Amino acid sequence: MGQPQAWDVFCRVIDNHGDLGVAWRLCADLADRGERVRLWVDDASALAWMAPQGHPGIELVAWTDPAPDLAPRDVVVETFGCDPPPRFVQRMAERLPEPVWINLEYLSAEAYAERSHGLPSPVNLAPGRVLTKRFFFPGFTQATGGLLREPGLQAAQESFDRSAWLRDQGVALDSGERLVSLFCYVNPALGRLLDLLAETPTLLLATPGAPAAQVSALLGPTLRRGALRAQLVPYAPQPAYDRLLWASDLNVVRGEDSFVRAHWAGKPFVWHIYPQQGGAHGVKLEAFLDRFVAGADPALAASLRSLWLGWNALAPLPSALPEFDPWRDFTQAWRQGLLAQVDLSSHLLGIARKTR
Ligand code: TRH
Repeated sequence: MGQPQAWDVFCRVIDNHGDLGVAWRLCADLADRGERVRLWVDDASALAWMAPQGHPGIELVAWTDPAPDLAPRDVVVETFGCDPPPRFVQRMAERLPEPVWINLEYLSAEAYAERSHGLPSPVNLAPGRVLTKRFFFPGFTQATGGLLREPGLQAAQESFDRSAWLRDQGVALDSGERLVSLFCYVNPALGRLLDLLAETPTLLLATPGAPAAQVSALLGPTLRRGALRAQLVPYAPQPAYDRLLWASDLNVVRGEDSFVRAHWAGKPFVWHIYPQQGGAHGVKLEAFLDRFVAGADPALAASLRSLWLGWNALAPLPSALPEFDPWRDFTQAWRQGLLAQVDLSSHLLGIARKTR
């Protein structure tokens, strides 16, 4: 452990909740480890539900235009190439020692993440004045920057009381019912997925926005189909959303942060990848699937691949879900493999300390 450092983390909310979700998760993890963190964000409104209590170790800065003229600290992290304000970058160049500057990139299992993780990129400010920005790629292998995983995660999971927690949330599960959480974008395959879920007693918890709107439209006011019933749940703070994933038997997640949290929940999960122009998301999804199912039994691998591709409109949705028990065992084994790797904040702290 080195001396705590002071961090400036920059976040620009482009759409959805992942930009802020990842930035807040990172800041909270660093602050829990004793680092001093300042989070610059241009739209903090989602923190009202994502982190209503705030965090004593995180100072929020409203990233307005013009931006507040604050002195840079030891480490500057820009999330997803969001470009800190020019005046701030100027002040970074004037600071001695100059801050460590890191660009935290999007998560991908594609090969470029390993190739590019840690690479420096010179930023020319004026003749003879160059700052170095370092690319930081999260990922699923030791050669990347890893995944966000707070040190207390496993202890919290071990002491988690599922029944008590569900009761506190107003979720009454009938005996033998399977619990499924749903967080997705608009998805034309949802009706078909509900059909598959309706074959077995299931309680579906639909999160707000696109999931709740589609479930309501598809199931009507009864929120029922076959053996399936649905309940609309409100946005929860991040720690409560995590517990929803721990409590569920199957998690449908999306984007980046909820996707990572589904890995840690260790329950079967299906990913609705963020759709990109030109089909780039298909390549990204295949890259993850190649890594993910590599260690699975061939029948399970084929069934997972076809469900995930079908859910993402890259193939027809299959006529059956993967068998549940092997799916759960496989997901837990995958989680164990990831737990053995160094987490993202530890990597980041290592780079920040080594570079200074
Ligand atoms: O909202 P998203 O779709 O975000 C996306 C992705 O990050 C995508 O890669 C990016 O390009 C785009 O944003 C701009 O999904 P994601 O990443 O899971 O973020 C949702 C956040 O909201 C996550 O931190 C979990 C949190 N959350 C809660 O805290 N409570 C809740 O009840 C729910 C449903 C989510």
